[in-house]
Amino acid sequence: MENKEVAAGVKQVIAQFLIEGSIGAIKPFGSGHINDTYKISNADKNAPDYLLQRINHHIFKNVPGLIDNILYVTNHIKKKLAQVPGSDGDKQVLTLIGTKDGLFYHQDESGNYWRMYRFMNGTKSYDVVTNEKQAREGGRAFGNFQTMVADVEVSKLTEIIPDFHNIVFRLRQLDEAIKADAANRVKDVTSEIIFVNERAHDMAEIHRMGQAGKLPLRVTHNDTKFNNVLLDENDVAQCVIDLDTIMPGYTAFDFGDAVRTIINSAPEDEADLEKIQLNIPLFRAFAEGFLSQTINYMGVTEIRSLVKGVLLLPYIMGVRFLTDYLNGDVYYKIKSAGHNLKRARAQFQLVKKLEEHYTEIYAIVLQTVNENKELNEIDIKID
Ligand code: ADP
Ligand code: GN1
Ligand code: MG
Repeated sequence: MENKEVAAGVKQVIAQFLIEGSIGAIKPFGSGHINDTYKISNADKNAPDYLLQRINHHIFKNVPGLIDNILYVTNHIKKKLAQVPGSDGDKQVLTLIGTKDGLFYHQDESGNYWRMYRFMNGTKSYDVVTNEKQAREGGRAFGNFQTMVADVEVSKLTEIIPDFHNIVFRLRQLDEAIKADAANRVKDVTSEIIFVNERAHDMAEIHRMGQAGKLPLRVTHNDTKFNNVLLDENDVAQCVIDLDTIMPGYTAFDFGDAVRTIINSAPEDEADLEKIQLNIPLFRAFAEGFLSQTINYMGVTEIRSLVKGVLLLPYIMGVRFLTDYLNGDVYYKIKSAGHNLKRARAQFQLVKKLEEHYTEIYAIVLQTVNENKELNEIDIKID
């Protein structure tokens, strides 16, 4: 590691965990916007590598609750997999490493919280999807994950960030940021604010349907960007990761957030808006993978809501990035000045593209459902 002081601090933290072998190289890892991740290679070739994460406790205010959620869900899936011949709970599910204090997280002297996972060697995560196989595998993985946790009682989990995907709440946060104008940036974003306001009512439809009891509240992952699934060397999905936001939600959230990162041929923060184009074959492959795992327990209303989720999730991310830009970049890590505005603009451009192709996307979902009649007998037509 470049910074010796940081490396020494990290080594002290590692020493609190019950690891096998001995510490080798320590390298910053991944491209997440919230936590800090390090890969810990094992100097002992016969012992596992590890992944150490500093959990952002300004954002995740209840770290013990967050760790309990992860333990509950990973144990639940591991128990189920133990009954499935040919499956491997250590490879297909994250494994938290315990500490010498008998916990699954460690709080250091400065108040930072850390956790450690077994590192899954031979896996990759992608920020941008490059082929249909990857997209289908991503769909299968997130769909299967949701199926695996479908019987977890919602009340067993702590709602780790309340109102996380509640657009009404997120729009209120944006309004507050506009009023406060803490960084004197409102003047730069007039057209973005108009864009948000024009769509605010329509985008709250999932929220209204949920409030009216028309959508089943399920246990959802809530951060299904494509880089949160690990694929093996053959691009076969191995494990769904980044379980910090597991909590009650609607299936449309997970479907929409994954599509946001799969259908877009450009990165999440693409500055050249011309490059933000839809890759429809990747969407179709993802939808097929996802629905192959989930279709047998979804009803017509929930299936239709998936397509609304495809518009909602890039919109909500755009709103959140814009809010953070106005607040002076206090939530997401940024790599350069104006990064959050760049992200927001890219997400809004994606919303525009999705609006233009809405009927096509809708038709693909319905066609996929109709092709799976043996799994679910519903007959579904465009409304
Ligand atoms: P963040 O919340 O910052 O996105 P993640 O938990 O998604 O953090 O981890 C960041 C990256 O680290 C992932 O995108 C993935 O590439 C890698 N990663 C995470 N967990 C593991 C693991 N157990 N084994 C191997 N790689 C992992
Ligand atoms: C954050 O940590 P990371 O990068 O996986 C965010 C998600 C956003 C995502 C946008 C707790 O996820 O909600 O979708 O950035 N996580 C949190 O890339 O806010
Ligand atoms: Mg992640």
